[in-house]
Amino acid sequence: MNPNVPRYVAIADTLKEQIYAGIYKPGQLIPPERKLCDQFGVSRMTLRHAVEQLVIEGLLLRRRGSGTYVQEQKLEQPLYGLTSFTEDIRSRGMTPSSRLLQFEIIPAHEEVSDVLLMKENTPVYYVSRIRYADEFPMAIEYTYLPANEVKGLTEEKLAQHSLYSFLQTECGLLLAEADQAIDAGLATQEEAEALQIEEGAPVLIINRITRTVHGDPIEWSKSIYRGDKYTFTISIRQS
Ligand code: 16G
Repeated sequence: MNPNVPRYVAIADTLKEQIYAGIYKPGQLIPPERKLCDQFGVSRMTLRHAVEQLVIEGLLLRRRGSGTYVQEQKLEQPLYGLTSFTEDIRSRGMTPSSRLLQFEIIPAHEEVSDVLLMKENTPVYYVSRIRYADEFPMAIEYTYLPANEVKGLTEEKLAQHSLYSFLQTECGLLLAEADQAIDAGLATQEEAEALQIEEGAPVLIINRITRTVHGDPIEWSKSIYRGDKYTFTISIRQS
């Protein structure tokens, strides 16, 4: 053991290695304080200091009256790059799937027609889906698409395919850019049920307006992500 490293730091490092090695798994309780004190041969104060360090780093989570747990790991979602849910989940080695909640063609109301730059009452698809990664609910999405451009979209096609691959391969629409806004929110009852979280649990809401290479808006979507599952990341540079 390196004598220059404080004891609590060395213990925190050992616990961290054990978490990364899967000895303690996400969502699992770590052994009680007394047991860990005996194992490391340290006082309660030193052990608490080490645990506190890992709580601050987001690796452990203290639940009052119940113990200290290994924090569930979040998915890091870069905010650059116009990618689809399907691509995002596949790139992490997981299997994406969806459950269609609603699929309708409706006349665009004022807000939708403003965003999609169309006349009010022009037909739009309205689709809502629960999105899963390895059958675990990650997000719920509400999407409007101009029906005159997005031809031939059906419930069956959406259930089996990525929306973006349908737009590109079957409609020949080349997606080029999107504007996004991120808001913090609390899960409504519907969202909580779909995402299997408590009503009022924190969620991250992304509004996206997607445009084709010709600059035409082709999608307006609202994605509600589980706050306990996602971290949005972006690299920035000094300008
Ligand atoms: C992403 C998009 C969403 C799009 C969906 C298509 C964000 C914030 N939203 O979730 O706008 O509709 O992908 O996914 O990234 P799909 O091609 O897998 O159906």
